[in-house]
Amino acid sequence: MEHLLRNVEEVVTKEEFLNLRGGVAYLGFEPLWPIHVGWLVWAHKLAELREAGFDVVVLVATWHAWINDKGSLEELRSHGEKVKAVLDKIGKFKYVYGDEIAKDPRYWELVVKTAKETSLARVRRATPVMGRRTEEVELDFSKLLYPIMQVADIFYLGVDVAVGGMDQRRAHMLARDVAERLGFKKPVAIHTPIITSLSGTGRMEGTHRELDEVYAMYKMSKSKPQSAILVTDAEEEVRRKIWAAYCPPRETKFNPVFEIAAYLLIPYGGPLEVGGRRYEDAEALGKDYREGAVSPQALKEAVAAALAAMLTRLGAPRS
Ligand code: NAL
Repeated sequence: MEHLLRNVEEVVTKEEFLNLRGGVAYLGFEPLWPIHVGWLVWAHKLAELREAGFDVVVLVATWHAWINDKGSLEELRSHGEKVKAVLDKIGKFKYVYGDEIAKDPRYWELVVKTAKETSLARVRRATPVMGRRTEEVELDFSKLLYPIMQVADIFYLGVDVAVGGMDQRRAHMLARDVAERLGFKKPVAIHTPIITSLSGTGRMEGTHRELDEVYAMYKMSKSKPQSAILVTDAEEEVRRKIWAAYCPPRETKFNPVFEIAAYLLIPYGGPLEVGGRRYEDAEALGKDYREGAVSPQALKEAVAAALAAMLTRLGAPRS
C-alpha cells in the first residue's frame, strides 16, 4: 500500500487509504484524441492499483466533455475508443460510459441530492476540474452541473478511491464533504502530479496545492497541442518540442522537462541515463539539476530519447 503512494502528490487521507483492503478505484476522463503524455502518469498509477488487487473502473466522460464544448457525443465516443486502446496497453481496466450512466434515473436522483448539499459558490470554485476559469463556467447553465455530476458519478459507482490529477481535487474534496452529510461512502482521494505546459507558467510562487486554481491553466493541455507531447508524436516531433520547451537551469519547479523525467520516465520507464549518470530516483536527479551538475541541454537530450522510446513501446499510431 505504501508503494502505491509513490509518485502521488496528495492522498486524502493517508490513514484511510492504508486501512483499505482493496475495493473500487475510479478515474474519469474527457475523451479527446490525441492525448498527451500527462495522461500516462495517472494511467500507470491505475495499473499499479489494479496489480495491488483493486478493481479499477474508468469513466469515459462523454457527457462531461460534451458540456465542456469538446465535440459531439458521437465524436467523443470515438475518441474514447482510441484512448481506451492506449490504456489497454498499460493496464486491464473496466470501462463505463457517461452516456450509459445518464440513462439510469437513479443517477439523476444522486445528481439532485448532491446539488442540494452544494452551494453555488462551491460549484464555481470547482472549475479547475473542467480546466476552465471561474468566469467561463457560466457560459451556459450545463457547465454548472458538471462538477455536481462528477461527484454523483463517484457515488453512483460506490467508489473507494477516487484517482485523478491534482486538477481534480476540488471535485474529490466536494465528494468527501457531501458523502459525510448524506451518509454515502466517503472516497479516499489520490492525486497524481500534473505536468506543466511545455511553455511554462511564467512566475508563480507557492505550492501546487495552493495554486491549483491557476495552475490548472498551465498544465499540458489536449486543446493546446504545442503545450504538450502527444502520444502520437513521432520521434523528431518529440525532440523538436522538448528542445523548444521551457527548462530553466537549476530550477525543477514548474519545469516541464524535469517533470516528465520525475513523474513519468523514472517511475514508469526505468532508470534514466543523463549525461553519463543513471538515475533511479527523481530526488537524486532533482538535486543534481538544482546544483547545476546536470545542464538543461543534457536533461533535454535524455528526456527526448527516453520519452520517444516510451511512446514507441506504447505503440499508439504515430504521425
Ligand atoms: C472526471 C471527469 C469527469 C467525470 C468524473 C467522474 C468521477 C470522477 C472523475 C471524473 C473528467 C475530468 C477531466 N473532469 O477534466 O477530464
